[in-house]
Amino acid sequence: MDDTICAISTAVGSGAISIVRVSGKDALKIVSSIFKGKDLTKVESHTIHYGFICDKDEKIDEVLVSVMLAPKTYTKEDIVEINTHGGIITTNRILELLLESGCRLAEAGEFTKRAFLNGRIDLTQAESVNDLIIAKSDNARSLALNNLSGSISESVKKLREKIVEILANIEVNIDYPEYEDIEVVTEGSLLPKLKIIRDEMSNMITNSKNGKLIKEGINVAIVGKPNVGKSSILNALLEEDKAIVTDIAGTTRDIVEGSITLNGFLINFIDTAGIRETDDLVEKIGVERSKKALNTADLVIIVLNNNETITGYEKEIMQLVSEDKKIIFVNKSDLENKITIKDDYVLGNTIDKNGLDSLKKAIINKLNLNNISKDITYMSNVRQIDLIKKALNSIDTAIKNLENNLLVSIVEIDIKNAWNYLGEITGEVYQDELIDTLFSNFCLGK
Ligand SMILES: Nc1nc2c(ncn2[C@@H]2O[C@H](COP(=O)(O)OP(=O)(O)OP(=O)(O)O)[C@@H](O)[C@H]2O)c(=O)[nH]1
Ligand SMILES: [Mg+2]
Repeated sequence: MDDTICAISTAVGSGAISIVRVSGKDALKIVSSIFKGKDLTKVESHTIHYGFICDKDEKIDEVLVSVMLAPKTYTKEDIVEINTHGGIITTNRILELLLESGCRLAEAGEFTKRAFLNGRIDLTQAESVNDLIIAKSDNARSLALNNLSGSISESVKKLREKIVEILANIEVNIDYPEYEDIEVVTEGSLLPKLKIIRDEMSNMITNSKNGKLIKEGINVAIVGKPNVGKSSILNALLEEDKAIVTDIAGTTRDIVEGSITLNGFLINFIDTAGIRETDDLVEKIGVERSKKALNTADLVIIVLNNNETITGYEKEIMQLVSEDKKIIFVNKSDLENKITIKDDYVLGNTIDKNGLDSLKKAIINKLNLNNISKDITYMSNVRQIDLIKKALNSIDTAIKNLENNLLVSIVEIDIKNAWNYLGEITGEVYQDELIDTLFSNFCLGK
């Protein structure tokens, strides 16, 4: 934390501008030593300066330098950002110069790690910085930005405050049982309070399912027997010839994937090998993968052929998937109708693309995508969700113990555990090891 660190903060490659960022107590002194323009140690905070970066007498680049003095900066330390002409050679040369002049190369995510360790942001906010960078859809971006402003921290902090109040009450009762004017903690007074906390946590976990859909996108597997037109449907949805289509049954041997956005959600389609009994080893593996995709997908499109009667095997596939995860698409509507089917289905074909819009609508409706409110705070981070589940477990245990008339001092242990788990979400309670792994997933320069 004492070192002054530097890194290239923009993507490495050709571009109009690259930014090399320096943060730490010697940032101004070090950049000044390679900058010809003015003495940066004497300028005001949040100002931009024109000049040249020089290696002794050699000019390396004409630059603009932004100076931001602590504490109102990304890391809460002095920060200097050098705007160079974009390009690998120039940018690397400036980075090397900084390293020779006393900076240390920043580790991945180290600027954000400092922002956390210096108390400018908490862990959920730091995690959403990364989510913002890797967002694959507009909704994922919006969710990350919301979390960056602290919406999760706020919910978690409120829960912690409620728990602390309960803990304080219990402590007072245990420590000063003789006082008559303090509220006596009993099962009757504790239970309702704990149940409110439990319900709030449980809601957060339920909502996090939507958070996951928003952040990671929705996996939709396209399954069915060979030759019904699964790959043709994938290609039509992606508007791209991604998967091979032939009239030979068993064309697709491996998973083929592609994504589109629907209502701001990333939808990842997974075309699979036609499911049938086969002796062909490669196809067999493909069929196994299809079955796996069928089980792990958020939604399954089961494709049937309008021109054929339904087989027992197809009925089996349909029974494998629960109603809330299944859409039946009857393809080849351009051919003579020979299928009879009792379940709800969408009819269409990939020749004149009839029914594909209805299929997209069915996806939106099945997953209730139109009803996912933008105003709710969704946890989408696996680490955070895992911790809130642990906290919920502890509160559940506390409630059970209380109902079984166990001593309040025993109940207190689980309540304290819940309080600690919640603290780990925001980083009020943390271990160095966790922090190191967490930030190592960030990009360099962030
Ligand atoms: N008439 C008609 N033919 C179609 C339609 N969709 C696909 N086909 C044809 O059906 C055949 C099989 O299409 P694919 O998309 O390869 O079928 P698949 O389900 O991926 O087959 P496998 O990969 O073998 O499991 C091809 O000859 C397609 O041109 C359709 O809507 N109408
Ligand atoms: Mg195929």
